[in-house]
Amino acid sequence: MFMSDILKVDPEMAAVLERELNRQETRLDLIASENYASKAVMEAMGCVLTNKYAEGYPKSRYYGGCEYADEAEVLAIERAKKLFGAEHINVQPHSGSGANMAVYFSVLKPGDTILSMNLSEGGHLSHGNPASFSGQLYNIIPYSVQRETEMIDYDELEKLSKEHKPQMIVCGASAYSRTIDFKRFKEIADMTDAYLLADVAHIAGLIVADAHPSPVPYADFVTTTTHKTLRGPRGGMVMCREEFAKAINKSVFPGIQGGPLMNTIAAKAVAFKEALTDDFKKDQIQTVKNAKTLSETLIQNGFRIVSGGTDNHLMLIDLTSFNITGKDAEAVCAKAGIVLNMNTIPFDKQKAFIASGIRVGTPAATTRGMKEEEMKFVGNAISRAIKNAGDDAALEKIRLEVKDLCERFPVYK
Ligand code: DSN
Repeated sequence: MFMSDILKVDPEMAAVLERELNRQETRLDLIASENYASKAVMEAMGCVLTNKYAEGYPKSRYYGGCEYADEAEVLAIERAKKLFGAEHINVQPHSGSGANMAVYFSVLKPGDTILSMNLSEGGHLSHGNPASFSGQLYNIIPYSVQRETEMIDYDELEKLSKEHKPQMIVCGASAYSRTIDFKRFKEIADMTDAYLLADVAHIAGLIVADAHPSPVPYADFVTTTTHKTLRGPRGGMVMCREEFAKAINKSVFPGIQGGPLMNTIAAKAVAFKEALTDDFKKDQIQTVKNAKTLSETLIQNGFRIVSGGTDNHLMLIDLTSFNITGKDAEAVCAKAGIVLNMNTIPFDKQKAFIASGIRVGTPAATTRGMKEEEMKFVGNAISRAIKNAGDDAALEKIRLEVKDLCERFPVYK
């Protein structure tokens, strides 16, 4: 794949990339935040715009020769607006964390209070974890899920908000399998005049297909990555109402970034064009159906799914009763050709690097074309792998079956 020149110039790297391609083709990717970008998106990533400096914004750059860079960025912005219906969009953030940083820097000052979901209960590092800039610069009041339901407790959130009067509330998560009530979040934010930031990195593709409600009518700011359910290049994006447009643009550049990655922005535009198609929307709806089938199959096999199931593309599997940690389960599944990640479950007694659970998601498998039938096989395969954790022969047998499944659903035909 586009490797003839790499082969000539750097055979060593070409061999690494060939092995990675083979890994992606022959193993089953259930990492909820991963997906496969199309060849068109990857071609754009490797295009001539990688040579171009374009600090600034379309028609207002600090470099000459930006006329086509401008066209590429305008295409990305206009398509993103069609996808999400936002008034203003900045497509320059290099990442989701950078997009969140740009939002914080646009309206908050250091020391301000942010009410956000705990990382260990499903939030994200850049939502105020002490190890991240966000936790170091701001006064973070974490919210969690309710112990019994393992879902967001909006009444509790309202109480916390009234008590701490945050300047900003952050919603959106990286390990939460239930529908997020953005309208309710906005009502709570309005009670204390807080800004609302919705980070939809995980569910952006679902939102495009109406497979999850959109926060755009409610939130002051919406951020996303472009490489998860959206299936684009690795990168970030900020959406907001027109009133915040100037502040957001200033915050991204020159606030936190220099030159935008124009090749990535071209690839974002290509991915957005793909996301405007009916096929993309059908796939997003299938992603949710696949997750439901996978979760039901796991439950039939005796596994406890956090909160009892899923409304979106992912689920957390609680392994406590199987006497195996998330870390070990991740390694066992890897031996069986299934790629997933350990994850803490709500109120986990284990540290994040051990964890009591694993997180699985269906975006990548769905992009390969897998449907409910295959998800039943996958759920049974995960179950067999975990129940045969110490039996290398059994794991090898599963690996061959998984490889066979993957070969029937190639990624790059
Ligand atoms: N690291 C991503 C995830 O796996 O969910 C979130 O940015």
